Amino acid sequence: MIHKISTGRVIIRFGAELLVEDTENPSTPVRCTAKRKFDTIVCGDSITWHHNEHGNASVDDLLPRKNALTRPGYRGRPRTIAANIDQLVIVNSWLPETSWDLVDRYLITAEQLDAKAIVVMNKSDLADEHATDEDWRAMETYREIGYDVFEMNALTGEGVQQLQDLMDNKTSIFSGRSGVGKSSIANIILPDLDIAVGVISNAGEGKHTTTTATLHKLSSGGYLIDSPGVRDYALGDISLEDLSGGYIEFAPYKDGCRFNNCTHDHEPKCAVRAAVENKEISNERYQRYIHALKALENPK
Ligand SMILES: Nc1nc2c(ncn2[C@@H]2O[C@H](COP(=O)(O)OP(=O)(O)OP(=O)(O)O)[C@@H](O)[C@H]2O)c(=O)[nH]1
Ligand SMILES: [Mg+2]
Ligand SMILES: [Zn+2]
Repeated sequence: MIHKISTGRVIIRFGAELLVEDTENPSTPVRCTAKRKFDTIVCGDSITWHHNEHGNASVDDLLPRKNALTRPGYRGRPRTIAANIDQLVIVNSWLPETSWDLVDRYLITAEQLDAKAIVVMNKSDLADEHATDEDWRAMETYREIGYDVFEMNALTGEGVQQLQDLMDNKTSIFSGRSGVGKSSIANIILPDLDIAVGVISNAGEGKHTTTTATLHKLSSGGYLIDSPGVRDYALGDISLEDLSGGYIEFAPYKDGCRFNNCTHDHEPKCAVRAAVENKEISNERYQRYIHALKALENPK
């Protein structure tokens, strides 16, 4: 018997079971089983699949990926979260408070993935109580570098239209700490769904409500991937080039450094450091870069 081979995109994975959006009939997801050799398939992957004699469906192949987002998992081994990402929406909030180191690490990852990055500050209602001058400066700096940066509020819908306009026809993954409001924002964009939303503790920590990355189709075209919140997001094994490549405002100066392998730290005649001294590059961003560089050079 010859099977009809279909294509599809992975919505969510539970063990050996995948929920797949069928390309020809996207409104009816198909449950597919995957053999052990397809353990690497994740949310967002494109696959081929077929119906077998028993009416069940199984995966035939994983199609080539544009990229994949990984996180250091158990024992530091990288765990793939989602694939074929066009855009990282880095969701932050005033409470839980924002780690700008974490935002920088996501921006470095976006460059590595060749994905666009958007920096969102959710819970604008909490700004008066919790925002610091350093926070506002950090946001202004990202804007000056060229990123889209804006405030949102999942309770009032502020900023949602702006985000939606940037998401048309792209696959965007919501990333950030637990409790910042990723699923709350997803629920406004996808009102027909009812994605579980958590609470935050008195200390402002999220409770890791979302546990598995899930792909959602947008009516305007494009996809939204809601993903579990991170406690921290480590970079894993990256090269010095990838690290400094993630600080996109260094790029126009690099050619002016005396050494072409300049780390922009201690080397003489470093054009990046000169730009920091002239206030053309933000010193706070530069200090975060140096901090990350030291961590890369002297792993624990
Ligand atoms: N004050 C305020 N609270 C918000 C806002 N957006 C979300 N929240 C609340 O923040 C809490 C956490 O929201 P979630 O959407 O579950 O956060 P998450 O980022 O999906 O968290 P994880 O799934 O654990 O990663 C909930 O109690 C939301 O009601 C906002 O704009 N303002
Ligand atoms: Mg969530
Ligand atoms: Zn340099």
